[in-house]
Amino acid sequence: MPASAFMSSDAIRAAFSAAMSAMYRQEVPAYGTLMELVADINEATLERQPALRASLEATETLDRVNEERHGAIRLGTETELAMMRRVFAVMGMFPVGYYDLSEAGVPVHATAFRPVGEASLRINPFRVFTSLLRLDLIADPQLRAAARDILSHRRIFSDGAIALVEQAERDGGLSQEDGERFVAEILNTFRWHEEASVKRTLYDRLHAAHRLIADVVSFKGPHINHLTPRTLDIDAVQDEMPNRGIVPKAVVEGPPTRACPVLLRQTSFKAIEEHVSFPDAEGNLIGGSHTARFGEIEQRGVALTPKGRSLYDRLLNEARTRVHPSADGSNAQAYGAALKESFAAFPDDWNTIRKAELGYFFYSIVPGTDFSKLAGDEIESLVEAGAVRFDPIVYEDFLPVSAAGIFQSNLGDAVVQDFVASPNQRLFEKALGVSVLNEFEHYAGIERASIEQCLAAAQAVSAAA
Ligand code: OOG
Ligand code: NI
Repeated sequence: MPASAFMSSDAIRAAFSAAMSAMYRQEVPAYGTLMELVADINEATLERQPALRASLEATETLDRVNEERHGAIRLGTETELAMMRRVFAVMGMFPVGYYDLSEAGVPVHATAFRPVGEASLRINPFRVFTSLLRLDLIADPQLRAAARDILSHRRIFSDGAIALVEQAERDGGLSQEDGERFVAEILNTFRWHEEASVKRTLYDRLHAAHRLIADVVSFKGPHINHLTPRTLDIDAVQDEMPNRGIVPKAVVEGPPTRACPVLLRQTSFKAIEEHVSFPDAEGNLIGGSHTARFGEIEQRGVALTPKGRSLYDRLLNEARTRVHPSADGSNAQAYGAALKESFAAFPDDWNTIRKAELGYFFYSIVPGTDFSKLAGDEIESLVEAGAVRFDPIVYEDFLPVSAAGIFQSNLGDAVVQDFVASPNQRLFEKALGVSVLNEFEHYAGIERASIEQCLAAAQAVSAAA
C-alpha cells in the first residue's frame, strides 16, 4: 500500500483520544461534569480576553481548546511496558522524559508517551503519563512474589491489538479501516474492570503495602485512571468545582498564578470510591470498593532551561518547606501565599526570562522586515531592531513533584507511605526497549533551529541586496 493510503499516526491518535474521552465520560460521570465546567470557564475566559481568542484562532487550535491533553495509566510488568511502547508508536507517541516517583513515596517510575513534532502536537497533543510499578520496592518478599506471579499471568492486550501493531510495524502504517479497528481493539486495554482478579484478603495486603500497588495488581488491566483537558483559567475551575458538586484536591500543583506562565499547573478532583467485587474461594463474588479514578485539569506555560528549572525547583522547595500543603486543604491559603512570595524571585516578563536564559523561545522573522538596512548578524541585534520576534515554547512534559501531589491526593488522605528513593532510569529504559528523549535537549533543539533559520534568512536577504 502506498504510504499516502495509510491513516496517519496523528489521525489514529486523534481517534484514540476521542474514543478514550467518550469511554471515560461514560465510566466516570463526574468527569463529564468537569468537562462541562472546563468548557464554561474557557468560554468565559475567551470572552474576557479577545487577544487570547485571536491567538488560538491564529494557531488553528480554538475549536479544540477544551479537548483532553493527557491521561495516565499504571503498568505492572516490563513486558507490558515494552508492548505499550509499540502500541503508542503506532499513534505517533514516543517516550519523553524519565520521572522517578519513589522519591515522593510512590513506588513507580514513569515516562510520558507523546507526539514530538510541532505539527503533530497541533493536530492532537494527547499524551499518556505511563508508570511502571516498582515491585522491587515492596518490602515483604512473600507479598512481592504473590504480586509478581499474578501480574505475570495477565494479558492486557487483545490478540487483535497485537496483530495490528505487528502489521503496522511490518507495513509502515495502517489503512483507514485497520486504523479504526486498532483504536477499537486498544481501547479495551484501558477499560475499567469492576471485578477484581484477586481475593479480598490479598487486595487488603496489597493495599496496606501501598494503595497504588493494589490498584495495579488487583485488576485485569491498566484502566485509564484520569484524563485531563486544558483550561484557560485553572484558578477559576478550582474555585468553581465545589459548586458543581465535585471535590477538588487541596491545592493547585506547580507554580503560582503569574503574568508569564511557566511550566505546568495542574489540579484534579479527588478520586471517587467505586463499587468492585472480589472472588472468594468458592468463586462467588463479594462486594467491596476501590478508589483510584479521578479527573484532572492542566494549564501550560513556557518550557524552562536547566537553569530556569533549577530556579523553579529551588523556589518551589522553599515554599513547601515553609508551608507544606496538607491534604485536607486547611492551610491552602497559607501555601498559596508562600508560593507567591517565594516566586517573586522568578522574573515575570518574557524578555527578562529570555535574557536570563531561564526559558526556551521560538524565534521568527517579523513579516515585511527590510533586512538590507539592518546591520549585524547576531540574533540579539535582530531582536532589538524589531526584525525578529520571540514566543515562549510551551512546556509539553510533566513535573515529578506535581505528579506526586496528584498521585497522593488521589490515593486518599491517609498517612503518606514512604519508600527508599531509588531512581533507575537505566532499568526503566531496558524494560522500555529504547531510551527516552531528553526533554531539555529537545526544547533546546527547537530554539536553536529557529535561531538558525532567522539568521539564514537574514543573511540570504542582505547578500541579495
Ligand atoms: C499519574 C499522575 C501523574 C500528572 O498529570 O502529573 C500525572 C497517575 O496518577 O497515575 O498524570
Ligand atoms: Ni495527570
